[in-house]
Amino acid sequence: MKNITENKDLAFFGGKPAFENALHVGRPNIGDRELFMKYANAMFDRNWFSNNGPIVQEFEAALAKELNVKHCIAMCNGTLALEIAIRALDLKGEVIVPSYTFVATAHSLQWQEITPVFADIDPDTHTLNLESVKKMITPRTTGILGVHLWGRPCDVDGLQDIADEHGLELMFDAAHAFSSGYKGQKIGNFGRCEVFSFHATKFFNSFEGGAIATNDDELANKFRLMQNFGFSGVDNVIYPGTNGKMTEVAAAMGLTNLSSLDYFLNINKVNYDLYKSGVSKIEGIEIIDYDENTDNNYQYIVIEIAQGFPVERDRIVEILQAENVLARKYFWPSCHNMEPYRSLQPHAGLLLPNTEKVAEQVIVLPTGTSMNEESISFIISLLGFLSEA
Ligand code: T4K
Repeated sequence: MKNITENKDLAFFGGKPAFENALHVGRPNIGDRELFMKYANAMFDRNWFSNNGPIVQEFEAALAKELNVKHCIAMCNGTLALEIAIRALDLKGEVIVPSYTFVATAHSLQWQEITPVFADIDPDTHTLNLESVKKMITPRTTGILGVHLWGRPCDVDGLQDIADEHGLELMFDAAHAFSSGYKGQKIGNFGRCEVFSFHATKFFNSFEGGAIATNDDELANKFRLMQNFGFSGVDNVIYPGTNGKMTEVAAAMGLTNLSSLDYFLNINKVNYDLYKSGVSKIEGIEIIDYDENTDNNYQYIVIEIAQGFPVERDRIVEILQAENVLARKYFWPSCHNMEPYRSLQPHAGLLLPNTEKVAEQVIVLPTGTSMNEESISFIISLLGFLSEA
């Protein structure tokens, strides 16, 4: 592995990149291909590709068992699942969300002409700050949409208390939090419902896909109707609906990867520990912590660059990318700095000081099954070199 001792060794200054093939944040994990082919061949033999087929049904049952939740409805992706959940809860007017999240969280509201009202995050947890949430409540507020960012749970109890006190619905964007937990229970069991993403870049993927988990029978029934045009049996539409169905091939990938879940989780933890022990020796860089007393999926390696670090965050990302380490600045810009929110709510940032600060400091580094100890060591040594620049 390339050794960096002076500036000219850096690919950024013309040196040879450390990696011939790019290291990605969100390189898909792939389970047992033979198992996937078994499901796929059975699907071809049946000639049944979609519309609540047997593989989707098996996947939903396996998900519900894994999360210990009553209902888990598989969907074509996380964004559509969010849209369906929001509509099924009859959210209107204004809904409180963090701005520090992937833009799909805000868009899933705006798409239905509901105003996302951005609340600030806690700088330590990167999830909704309770005091900020309280300040954003108006007579038009109908709900709170928390995000378990990086797979770390929101303050679920605190948000539930606020929701109860003000008569608001509470739901979660759990796109990052499959297999994470809160107070001894798996994410999927909180609020009225929780929404997962199984996009290719998530540590647990079904190519594209998502799911809504809930313990509420009536709500589950509504989700099923809405994801299938409102059909209740053949030729009988009883509800407005859309097409949120998961395909059989996606469910086959989901089941395949579910049987490798422990392997993926284990790799994520090993990688996280390697990064953590390396980064802890570098002054001016912190790696986010995960609560060791609860389940975590460790799928994001998130570092924060302190103010005063000798090299700016954006320049660090350019230096890493020149080495073919495709680090990301998730989630910069934050939602309120993207359109249409930037134009619709030009002053939102004034009430979001923690969001503004964190979004300028964060770098997300590659992990997952395509990383190894050597590549992680290189990334750490590069960051160490920059800390002494
Ligand atoms: N809520 C939250 C909090 C979310 O983070 C997301 C999605 C959602 C809701 C919505 O769920 P979905 O509707 O997506 O199910 C990516 C993903 O597209 C997105 O799913 C994810 N969050 C977000 C955090 O990341 P981009 O635009 O940054 O992805 P992209 O295309 O740059 O890919 C990321 C890296 O992964 C690249 O370095 C390339 C690599 N990659 C990507 C794909 C698709 C691969 O190596 N192989 C692949 O197949 O949004």
